[in-house]
Amino acid sequence: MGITATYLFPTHPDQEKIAEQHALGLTIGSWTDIPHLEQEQLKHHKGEVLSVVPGEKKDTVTIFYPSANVSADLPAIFTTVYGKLSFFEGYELIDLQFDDQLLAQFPGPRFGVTGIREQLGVYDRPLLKAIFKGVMGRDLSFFSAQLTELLAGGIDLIKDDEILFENELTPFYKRVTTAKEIIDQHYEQTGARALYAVNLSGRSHDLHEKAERATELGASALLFNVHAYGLDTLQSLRENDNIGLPILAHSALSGVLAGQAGSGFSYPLLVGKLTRMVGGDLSLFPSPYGNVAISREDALGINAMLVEENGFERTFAVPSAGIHPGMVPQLLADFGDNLVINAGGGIFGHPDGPTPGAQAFRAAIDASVNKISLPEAAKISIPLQHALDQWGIVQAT
Ligand code: 1AE
Repeated sequence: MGITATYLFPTHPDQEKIAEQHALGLTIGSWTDIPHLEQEQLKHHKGEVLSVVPGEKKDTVTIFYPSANVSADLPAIFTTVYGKLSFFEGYELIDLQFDDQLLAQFPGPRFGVTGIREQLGVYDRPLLKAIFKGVMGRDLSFFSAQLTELLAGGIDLIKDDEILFENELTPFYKRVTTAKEIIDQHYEQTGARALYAVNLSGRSHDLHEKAERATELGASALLFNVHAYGLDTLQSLRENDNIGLPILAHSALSGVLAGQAGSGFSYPLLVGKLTRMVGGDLSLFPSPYGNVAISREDALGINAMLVEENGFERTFAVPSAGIHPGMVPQLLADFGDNLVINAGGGIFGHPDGPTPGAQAFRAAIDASVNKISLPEAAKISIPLQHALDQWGIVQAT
């Protein structure tokens, strides 16, 4: 019973020996002989090299760590499998496999794809999410006007910009109550539901109280900069039944943990598998196509981890950054129905304003679902035509 970690190590002719040294050093051993170590201790606690597969630039190494070495939490697991190893250049942690007992200690998403679709009553198309842009330095009347315009354009979800924190003009709780009022009114008028993910921010020790109060005030979702706080903090929020809201995990800062060629975590592990395991209902990460991009292989790898069969609810993929309507068919081809289309500039930068900006996305989504080309769909959607005139159509090369 335990954890199997898969790494890429810099190639070495003596890799088996090196891997063995790390397996010992990361568990019960040290850099030198420890005379008092007993055979029995070694048997129960030593890391075991399972395989070494030589590669051209990197060798793939798998090491098994006994579950007796760790408590059932990611801080203990990370420190064991990658703690000291993280100081060595060129060592990547690309996957972790957990035994069933250990896996059962993690919550997974409270809602996930199924629960969020149920909350919204939308089952047959990718969801559309907007990002508030330009709210910093503006007050609640601006915030309200933006939200009203976006809802009129047909968005399903909206999130704060991840860089909007506690401030006097749009205080956290006021954003929650203001958004609730507008979203409720929209529902009464149109029958369409929407979720607003307010940015849960501030000091770690205040997060639970803040999120619980937001729940009491009628918040519908939380945005959380998970890598600024750590995955374990997200897990604790997910496990708090007094909160019970969908959590949108934003991947800001994960670039230093996963985006460094040749070291760190792999994106699929960090932003995919682990984010889902600790309870992210939606995982937001850069798409391969916009102004902040990760490789297509990484983006598809994240999605694979968000949907693979593992007993947890599926987590929505939210490929983001620089998204515009001309990317919708490609995003749909890449991510299937596990997709939330997420745009800030692609809605607010629309030449006719945010309502047509959102309408252009909805037209692109409907066309893509029905296998109609965007130029064809634009013949009956002026907002889509104007978006295509502005940004064109993007296809993976
Ligand atoms: C990868 C981060 C994307 C994000 O959070 C964000 O705010 C994007 O904004 P736009 O859509 O690029 O304007």
